[in-house]
Amino acid sequence: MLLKKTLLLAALLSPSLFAMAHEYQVGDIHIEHPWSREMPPVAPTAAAYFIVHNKGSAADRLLSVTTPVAGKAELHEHIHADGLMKMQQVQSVAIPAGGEARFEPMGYHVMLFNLKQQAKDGERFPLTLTFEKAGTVEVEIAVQKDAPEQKAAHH
Ligand SMILES: [Cu+2]
Repeated sequence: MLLKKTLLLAALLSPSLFAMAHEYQVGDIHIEHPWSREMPPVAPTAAAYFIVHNKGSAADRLLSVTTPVAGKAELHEHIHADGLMKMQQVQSVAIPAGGEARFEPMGYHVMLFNLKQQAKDGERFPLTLTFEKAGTVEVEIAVQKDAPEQKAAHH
């Protein structure tokens, strides 16, 4: 238990070696620049974002997310209902064959509840993603003050 805590602390405190975009690969799934916006220390929740590309010829699904820094992690989406924006949990997120799913502010996101401690700008924390076909991969969420610049995002 002590060892686990120490490792976690080291992960939270280690200076970011890669300030630029970082990415991960598992099977045909490619995960681009996982990040989270820095929140006030007293905030009870945070959200994580990334872009998932599926380079395979079969559709996949993101089924679940876990992280040691939060009591609970859920997949969420934002929806417009009766003129209001609200968010709700989804059971999975489809990653179309040859396509992508974008997790971004006001869209799909990973919601983190019961945070033991809010991470600060420049820190990182681990997040484990489980895909139906590609399996499980651990990524590092880069905490930053501002959203990363979107390259050629079409709306
Ligand atoms: Cu949410």
